[in-house]
Amino acid sequence: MNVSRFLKNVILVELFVPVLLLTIGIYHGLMQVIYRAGVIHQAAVAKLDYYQGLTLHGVINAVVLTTFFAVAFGHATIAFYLKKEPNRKATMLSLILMVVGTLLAAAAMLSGKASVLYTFYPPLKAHPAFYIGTAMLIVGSWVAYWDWAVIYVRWKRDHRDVNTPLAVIGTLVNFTIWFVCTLAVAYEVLVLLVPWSLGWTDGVNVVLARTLFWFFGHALVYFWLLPSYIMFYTMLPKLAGGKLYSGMAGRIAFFMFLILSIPIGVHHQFGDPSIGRGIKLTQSILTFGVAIPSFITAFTIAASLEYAARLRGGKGLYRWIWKLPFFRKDVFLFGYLINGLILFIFGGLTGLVNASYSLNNVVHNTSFVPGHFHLTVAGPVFLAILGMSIFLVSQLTGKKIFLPAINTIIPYLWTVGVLIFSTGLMWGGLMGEPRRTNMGLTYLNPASEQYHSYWVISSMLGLAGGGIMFVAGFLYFIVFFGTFFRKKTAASMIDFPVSESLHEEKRIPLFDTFRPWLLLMGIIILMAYLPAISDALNNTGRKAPPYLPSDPTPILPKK
Ligand code: HAS
Repeated sequence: MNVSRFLKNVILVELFVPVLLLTIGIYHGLMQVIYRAGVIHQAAVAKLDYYQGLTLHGVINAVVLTTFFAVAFGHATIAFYLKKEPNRKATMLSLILMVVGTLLAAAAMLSGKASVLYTFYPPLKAHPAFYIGTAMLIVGSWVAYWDWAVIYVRWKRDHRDVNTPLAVIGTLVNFTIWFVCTLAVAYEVLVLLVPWSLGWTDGVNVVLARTLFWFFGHALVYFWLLPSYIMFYTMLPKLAGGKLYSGMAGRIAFFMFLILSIPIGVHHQFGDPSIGRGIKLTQSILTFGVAIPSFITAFTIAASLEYAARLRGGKGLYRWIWKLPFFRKDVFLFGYLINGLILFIFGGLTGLVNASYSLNNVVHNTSFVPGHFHLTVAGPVFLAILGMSIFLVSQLTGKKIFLPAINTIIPYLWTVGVLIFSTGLMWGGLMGEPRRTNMGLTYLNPASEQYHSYWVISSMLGLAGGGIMFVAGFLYFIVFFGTFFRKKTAASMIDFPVSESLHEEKRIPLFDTFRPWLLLMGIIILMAYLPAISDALNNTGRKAPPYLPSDPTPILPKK
C-alpha cells in the first residue's frame, strides 16, 4: 500500500525519536548491571548517579519507546487495514504533544531533578516538568486514538456485516485499555503530584497515589504487549509460511484483555498494609484470569507454527520445529517474534508466581521481579519493537536493510542475554537480593560492613547477561540507523505480511463489537476498584516524610 509523504514522515519521526533516546536507555541498562555486580563502588559515573540512570532506563525504555512505537504502529495498522490515513491536524497535534512532553521529562531527568524511577511513587518528589512532560506524552497518544476511533466508526458504518480486521480490533482494544487506565494516572499527576511538586500542597496521600498508579501500571504492561500480540496473530503465521489456526481465538483473547487488564493492579500492592485482604485475594484471582488470553495465544500460535512447519515437510512430535524459517534474512521479522514468544513462556510462568498472593511475599521487592519483567517487556515487547521498527523504516524509506545477516542474529543474541540476565536476577531474588539497589556501594562492596557474599554469583550472571544484551542492542542501532541513512532504492510503502485463517469461521457479531465488552469492563473495574480506593482514602495512616531515592531513611525536618 502506498502512503502519503505526511504519514510516512510522522511514522518515521515516531520511530526515530525514541530509538535515539534508547541509546541513553540501553547505556543505563549496562550501567545498572555494572553497579549491581559490585564492579564499581560509586554512587555516580560521569556525573549521572545510580537512581538518575535507573529512572532514565525505566522511563525511556518502558514508557517513551513503547508509547511512541504503539502510536506509530497504530497509524500504520489503521491506514493499512482500513485504507484511510489519519486526520492531519490531529496527527500533528498528537506528535507535537508527545515530542515536547518527552523533551520536558528528559530535561528534568537529565538535570537530576527527577530521579524518582518510572513508578514516581511519592514521597519521592520530582520537578513539575517531569510530571507535566509525562502527562503531555500520554495526552498526545490519546489524540491519535480518538482519531482512529472516528475512522473505525465511519468504516464500520459502511461495512456492517464484515468482520473488522483482527489487527484493528487489537489496536482499538489496546488504546481503549490505555485511555481508561491513564485517566487514573492523569488524576494522580494533575491533582496530587503537580500541586505538591509546585509547593501548593504540603502532603500527598501516598496510598491513594500508589493505588491510582497501579490502576494504570499493570494495564500499562498489556499496552506494551498487545502490539506484539497483533504481530503474533496477524503476521507470524504468514512469515512462517502457514496460516493462522483460529482468528476467533485472537478476537476472544483481545476482548478478554479489554475486560481484565485493569482490575488487577492491586497485585502490585499485596505488601501494602492499607489495602484489605479480600480485595487482594479478588485481584489475585482476576490476575489468573488475565493469563487465560495468553494461554489461548500460546496454543493458537503454536498450532499455527506447527501447521506451517508441516507444510514445509516437518515431521515428528517436535522435529517439525526445525523446519521453521529461523535464520532466513527475507523473513527476519520471524526471528524477532519467535524469540519474543520463547522468552514469554518463562515471563508468563514467573508472572503467575508473582500473582499468587502467598508466593508474592517471597519475591516482592527482590530482584526476582525485574527478572520476571525482563522476560516480558524485554522479551516479546522489546523484540517486536526492534523487528518492526527496522521493517517499517526499510519499507517507508524504500531502503534495503543494512547488514541483513547481523539483523538476523540480533534477536537470538538478545534472547541468550535476557535468559542469562533474568536467571541471575531471579536466582538472587530467591535469596533475598533487593531490586532497585546500587549493591556496589554496600552488599557487594567487600569494604562495607554490609558485604553479602550470597549475591556475588547471581549478580555476576546478571552482568554477563546484561553485557550480551548491550552488544545486541548496539548491533540493533547499527542496523536501524544504517538502514535509515542509506540510499533509497525503492518506492515508499507499507506492506505487512497478512496471515489468512486456516478455517473458515462463522462471523459472531459479539466478537466484532465493542459495546458489551466496554460495559463489562466498566462493571468489573468498579467492583474491583471501589473497595480498593475506599481503603486508600480511609486507611492512610500518618503522612509519610519525604525521602531521597539514594537513602532508605527519611529526610527529617530541621529542628
Ligand atoms: Fe508482570 C510485576 C504478574 C505479564 C511486566 N510485571 C511486573 C512488573 C513489570 C511487569 C514491568 O501478580 C514490575 C512492576 C514494578 O516495577 O514493580 N505479569 C503478571 C502476570 C502476567 C504478567 C500474571 N508482566 C506481564 C507482561 C509484562 C509484565 C506481559 C510486560 C509486557 N507482574 C505480575 C505481578 C507483578 C508483576 C503479580 C508484581 C510483582 C511484585 O510483587 O512487585 C501474565 O499476563 C502472564 C501470562 C503469560 C503466559 C505465557 C503464555 C506464553 C506464550 C508464549 C507461547 C510460545 C510459543 C512459542 C507459541 C501464561 C504466549 C513456541 C515455540 C516454538 C519454537 C514452536
